[in-house]
Amino acid sequence: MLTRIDLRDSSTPDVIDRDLLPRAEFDVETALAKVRPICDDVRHRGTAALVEYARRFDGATISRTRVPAEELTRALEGLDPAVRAALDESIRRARMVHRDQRRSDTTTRVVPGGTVTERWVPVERVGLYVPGGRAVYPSSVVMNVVPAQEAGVGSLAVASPPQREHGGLPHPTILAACALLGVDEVHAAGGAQAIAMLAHGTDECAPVSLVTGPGNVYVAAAKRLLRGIVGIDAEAGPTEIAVLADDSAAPRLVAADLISQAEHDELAAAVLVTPSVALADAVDAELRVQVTAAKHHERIVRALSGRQSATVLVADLDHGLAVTDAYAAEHLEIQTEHAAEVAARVRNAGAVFVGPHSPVSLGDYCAGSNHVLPTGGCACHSSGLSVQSFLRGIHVVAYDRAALAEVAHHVVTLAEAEDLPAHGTAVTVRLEGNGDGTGNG
Ligand code: HSO
Ligand code: ZN
Repeated sequence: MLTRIDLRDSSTPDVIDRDLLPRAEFDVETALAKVRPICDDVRHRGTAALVEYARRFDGATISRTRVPAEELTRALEGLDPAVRAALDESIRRARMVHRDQRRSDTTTRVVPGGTVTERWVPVERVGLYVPGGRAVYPSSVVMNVVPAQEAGVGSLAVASPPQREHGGLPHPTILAACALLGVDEVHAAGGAQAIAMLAHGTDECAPVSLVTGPGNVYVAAAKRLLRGIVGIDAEAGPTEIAVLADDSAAPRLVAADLISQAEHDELAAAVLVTPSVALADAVDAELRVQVTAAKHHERIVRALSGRQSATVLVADLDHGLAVTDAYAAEHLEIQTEHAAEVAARVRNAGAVFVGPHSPVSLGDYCAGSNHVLPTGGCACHSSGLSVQSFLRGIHVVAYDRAALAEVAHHVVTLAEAEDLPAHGTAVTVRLEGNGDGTGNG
């Protein structure tokens, strides 16, 4: 079922050629040309443009984007009690973890009379994009809203596509999740036009400073286009799972986990990295059995047989770690002997899942960890969503005259070395005379 890539005889096991590893194509560049006029139109015509795109792209009739408060209440009342209980638990655990991520200000006394404080200040207003369409994920509302709230963000707007079958409102489960989380500003807006609404603002939606949340290739393209006007989290691509496993792994579990993420999307990537041919064979056999029984088997078969998925055979676990580091998966499971020790050596991954009882789908919903994670190899430079994503660290510099005087000659020297003498003067002028800048004294 999975293509095999055999790297066992690699002459340079520490240097992994990334081109040998499987990866989905996610062509944001091509989508840019399509989303540019849409974003411009929203900037100029505001809500009128969003109403038109709702009809054109979502087949939905709306007269405004802002969802009335009573619709949020109604959606929560209509929510299946079991789903509500599960979301409550998901929120409770995510809050525990994200609350612990809060940062306190640090003050460094550089010299007597000279301090630098790093003050952590939340972004004032944030826009969270929640996809509609096939992927209706209330869990993603939790994963975006909880860290923003725990960071202390004061104003939150959620945007999610209008649904024709729900009278032009976003999906009721999305509305219910917003209501559960205490989010009262929700807009029926999807795709690139929603990102433009959040970035530029309209008469109904004040502009935000930061946009987070996953989306399709058009959403990613709009984020790329508008970054600069707004901050963005990341351009989330198709989901990925890599499993590093040895002979101690249970093929049934490995197969179940690969399938669990393949279920998202035909572009989803499922990658098994193992030194054991016996395990690779057993996982293949399990996949064949389990995929047939899976509800979304067509989508799963496409994902598993696509060029983004594979089994990579490696010489040993050290080699396996070099491969998983080079791949930098969104999700990495360690199903080996001494899994915790192996996991501690991972350098690049969005999130790591350790041992046989920590599947990715636990993290998707109820581990307490965040499921908005870097994809497409971005885990080698970026982290998943966290409280930190919604904070800015502001340096507050406070020196008194003596502390300034002590270091003045170094500032002057560096200013002159850079041919910026006025920089030096701004220091020396304070030290002349009585120090009040008047030159008297
Ligand atoms: N695995 C997805 C998140 C998700 N799974 C939402 C289920 N619902 C990307 O991390
Ligand atoms: Zn998932």
